[in-house]
Amino acid sequence: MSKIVGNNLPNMPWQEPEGNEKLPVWRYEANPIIERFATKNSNSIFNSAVVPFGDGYAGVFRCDSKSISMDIFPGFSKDGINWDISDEPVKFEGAHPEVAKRDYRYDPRVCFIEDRYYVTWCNGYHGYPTIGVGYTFDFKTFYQLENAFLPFNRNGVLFPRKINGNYYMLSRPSDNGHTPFGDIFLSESPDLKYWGCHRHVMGTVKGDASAWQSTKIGAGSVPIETKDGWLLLYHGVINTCNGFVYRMGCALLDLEEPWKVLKRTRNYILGPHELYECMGDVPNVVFPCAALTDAATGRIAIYYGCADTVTGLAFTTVDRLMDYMDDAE
Ligand code: BMA
Repeated sequence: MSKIVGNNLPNMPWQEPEGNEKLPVWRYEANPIIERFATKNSNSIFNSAVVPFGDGYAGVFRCDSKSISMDIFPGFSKDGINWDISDEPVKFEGAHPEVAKRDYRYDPRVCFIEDRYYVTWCNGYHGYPTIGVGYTFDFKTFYQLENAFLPFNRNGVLFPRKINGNYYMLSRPSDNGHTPFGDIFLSESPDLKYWGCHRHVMGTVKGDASAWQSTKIGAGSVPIETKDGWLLLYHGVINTCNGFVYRMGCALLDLEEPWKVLKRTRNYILGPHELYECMGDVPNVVFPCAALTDAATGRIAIYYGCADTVTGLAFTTVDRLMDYMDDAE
């Protein structure tokens, strides 16, 4: 067994790395797995989240329409690679009418806790971004809860189990525009409605020690439980004369007190190098939002948005990421 604490997923998407170079993360050979026009009215499908479901997979996808309205859409797959994404967005039931009004929705994450799949997303509220929260049992009927925080906030990512009796969520307080700052914070809640005990987890890295993450960072996939800590994939941003560049890194958080960072990558683990990552509606973006794991082998399959246009798949193992955090010069 690997260091991953969790279920086995022997049939999850997987491909061995090519060549001898010990890359921390390698891409699926047939990337991108979801192209921009995969639904009836989509302009782009990216920054999306998937989980094991039944004998296959389900997910919630960010599809921007051809009018460039941002919304989230359910989808299903037998193999985690070929996806059937609904032409109709998620319609939530149950929320207070004030919260239920749709403004915009983007960058979903999906997290299975106990008996249901929770969805968090960037939820427009009176024109301002905050963290929307909902859940589903079947990816057909969705229920919405209260927004977790006041605006402005993005990149809300739940932990897959309660810690000391409480739910935990990472988030990234921000502003209304193309935020030029941002650290990752942690909040806890007894009921997914009232959030408190806010803690700073990690910040940007100033100077040139790790400049790819010098402008802002944000949590990516649901943290992966390992024997040594919570393994978090995150995005880091640098501002250049050609705008923001988004890359991927990882960190290890303490199991009991997850605001304590045990390790963190100095070198990025994936950057926008392939054409579909460098060219698109927003060039030079890789943006992780989900990971599948297999505890038996330690395999990790990462789903990430590419250039705000299409969805890519990449692979690694828990040991490679642990080694890479130790070794990076
Ligand atoms: C962020 C979010 C992401 C997007 C990224 C790059 O602020 O809007 O959805 O992928 O910018 O444009």
